[in-house]
Amino acid sequence: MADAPLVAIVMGSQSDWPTMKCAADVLDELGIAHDVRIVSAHRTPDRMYDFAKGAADEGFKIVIAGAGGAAHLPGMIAAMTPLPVLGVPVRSKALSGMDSLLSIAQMPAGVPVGTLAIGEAGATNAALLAASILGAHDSRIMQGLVAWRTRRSEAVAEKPSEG
Ligand code: RP5
Repeated sequence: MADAPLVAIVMGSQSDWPTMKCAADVLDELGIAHDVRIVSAHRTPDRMYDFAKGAADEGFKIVIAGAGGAAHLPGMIAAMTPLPVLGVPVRSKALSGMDSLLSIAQMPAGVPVGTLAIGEAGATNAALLAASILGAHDSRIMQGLVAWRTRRSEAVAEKPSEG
């Protein structure tokens, strides 16, 4: 039987998937079971409510939520679940993601969202941060994360190559 997903990756739109796939790819590399869903704060608010209210009971330990523009999804989910919520600001067409970043980062005191960088780097780091959080209580995950980081370090050349 497949492992129950520990991480939920949710996003506001299909158009967020190329960014959020970076998080899914890292979790795949680390062998951390996850589920991926489109949940829009504005277009499917009932779906967002049901997801956020039920996420802990579904067995998720962490939520990674990505959205762009008026990016209310991570904050609204954080308002309705005690699980850690990591927010990924997706790069928007109009403002290159500055709107997404500020929408996600500027939460009122009492409702935290761990906000990552704009775009693919943020999605990648959200997955790594999720692994760090889970790894604090799971030595298999922590060992996998340490190995991942070691491979990254070893891939960095000491000198730049031509071209
Ligand atoms: C947000 O609006 C989504 O998270 C997405 O980043 C942005 C644009 O969505 P689409 O118009 O591409 O569906 O809700």
